[in-house]
Amino acid sequence: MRKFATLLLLTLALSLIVAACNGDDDAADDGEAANGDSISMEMGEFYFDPDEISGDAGSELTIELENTGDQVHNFTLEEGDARGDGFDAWPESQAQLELDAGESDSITLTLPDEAGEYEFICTIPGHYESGQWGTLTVN
Ligand SMILES: [Cu+2]
Repeated sequence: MRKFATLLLLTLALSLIVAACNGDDDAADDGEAANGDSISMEMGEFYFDPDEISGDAGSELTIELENTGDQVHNFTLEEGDARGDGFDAWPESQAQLELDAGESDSITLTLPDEAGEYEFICTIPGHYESGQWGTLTVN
């Protein structure tokens, strides 16, 4: 019984160490970026990963997108609060990158001067409704 308890403790300790190491990813990978940084993002059926990204007001942010799904998807910031979900209105004209299944490319955004929370979506019919959207927080 004692051996079992020791083994259990050891297993717990090991999994904590593994969890701690996973937290050490560089900033860009968890969706936070400073000026000129890039963020890697995957999209598929029907998600963006990460689905929460952030950057500084007025800075440039490059998003390296990979479509790992089986269908065409796009990353879109529509002018205004297109879905009326209470997000702040994207001030520029539409920013969009559409990729076929398996394709990769990047899009560089100039973030608004106003801090706020903006929504990015996939505009292909049914995809937003299936949960393919995320938030861009401008600090
Ligand atoms: Cu889509």
